[in-house]
Amino acid sequence: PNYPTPPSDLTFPPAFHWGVATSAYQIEGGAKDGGRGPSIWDTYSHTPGKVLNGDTGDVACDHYHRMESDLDLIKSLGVDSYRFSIAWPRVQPLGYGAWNEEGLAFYDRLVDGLLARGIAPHITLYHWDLPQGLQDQGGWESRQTAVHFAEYARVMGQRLGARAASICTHNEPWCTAVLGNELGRFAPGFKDTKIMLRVAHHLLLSHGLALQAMRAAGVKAPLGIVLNMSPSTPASDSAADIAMAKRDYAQFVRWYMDPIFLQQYPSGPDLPVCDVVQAGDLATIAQPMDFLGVNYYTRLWCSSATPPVAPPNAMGVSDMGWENYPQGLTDLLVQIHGDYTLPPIYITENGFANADSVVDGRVSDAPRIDYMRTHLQALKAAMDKGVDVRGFFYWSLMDNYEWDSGYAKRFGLFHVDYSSQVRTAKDSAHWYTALIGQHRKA
Ligand code: GBH
Repeated sequence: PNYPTPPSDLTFPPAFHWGVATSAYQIEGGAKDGGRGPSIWDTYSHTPGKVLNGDTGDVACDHYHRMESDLDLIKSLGVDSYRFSIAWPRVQPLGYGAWNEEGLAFYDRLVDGLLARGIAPHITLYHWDLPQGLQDQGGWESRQTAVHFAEYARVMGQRLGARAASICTHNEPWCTAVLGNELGRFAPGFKDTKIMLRVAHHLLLSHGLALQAMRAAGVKAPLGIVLNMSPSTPASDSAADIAMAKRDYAQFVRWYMDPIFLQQYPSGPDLPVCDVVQAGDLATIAQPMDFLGVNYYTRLWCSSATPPVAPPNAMGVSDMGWENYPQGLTDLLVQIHGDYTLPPIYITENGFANADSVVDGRVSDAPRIDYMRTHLQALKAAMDKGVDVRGFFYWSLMDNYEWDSGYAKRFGLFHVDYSSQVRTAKDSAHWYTALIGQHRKA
């Protein structure tokens, strides 16, 4: 068949890393297998009315039972790197106390299977699946959870650190804090700004404590964090829209970047104040990092009008309703490069949801290919302006459990038929493989 091919001038440095990303709850399934304890996402997804169509991660892509063949799938793409997360309740069922050797062994096999195929393992310690046992003791609203997380990080760092290409503490703490505790869209489902601020602080604190614990234990893998980021655009040049854009950027990006890189929270008359910050916490949070992971999907569009003014939408929206705005990736990277002294950056997620289906064995997903091409061009533009980016991970390897959207949204390079668990390479998978191949030959 004739697959779309990448433009020949879409080239990156020879040492640039190419990868795909997933997370545990979104792909593993095996929710009750191998001694895994329940997480807040098991509880949340099993609560009626929380997730579209009542979908749960009980089975997901059944990756827990299909890991070896999924590793072959990753290998077939030609990528050199794979980003995955560890399900904390699989390795420590309650989040404190006893460790589960069967769970630890699963990740040993995953890491070894990647290395055997020449693929570098990039580990995320926390991609939102907090052990329910810790939620029962207050979850991230409790400072003690940060202490437990540091111990979990130390154990995982000692177990896998020598074989890992990188370890990141958290994936997108903004999502956990805001979507999970202020907007009530994600587990644990609270709608309370005060709780959100405490959660955000304890996530950041746990990041700092985890880096300290892993360094003290001699973990050699590069250590960092992954943040979701977007530049913000005021819908007009009215003072109200400009103020809104500034505030949204402060809450979305600076709330996490400033503590880590400037050792302080953003402050101002229109910004909230967290009530659980203790002396010394910011110094703990601002540990030196070896890399920063940036997840980029779309920009923040800020209109204070009623009803809000919509973005011009020149390039359309994804199946998530998110505006396609590749320029935002350049703008964001250039902005943070100017605002902070940063370690090397990885684009740890960038991807596109499309209503894909298999027709005669083929998945034609031209909108995804457009998204990938334009965002990689935007990434190259930022690198040309001096931003140090070392790699790109497409989100996601395969269609998976898209949180409160259940299985309805498809981000994968491989299509997943959830009744048969058959994976089918989409056109975008062939396109990505060709793009990577272009670099291997060069
Ligand atoms: C990531 O979150 C997650 O890490 C990953 O697990 C998930 O599957 C993937 O992206 C796709 O969703 O929400 O309308 O205000 C990305 C979360 C997406 C949050 C863009 C902020 C801004 C538009 N971010 N979103 S909106």
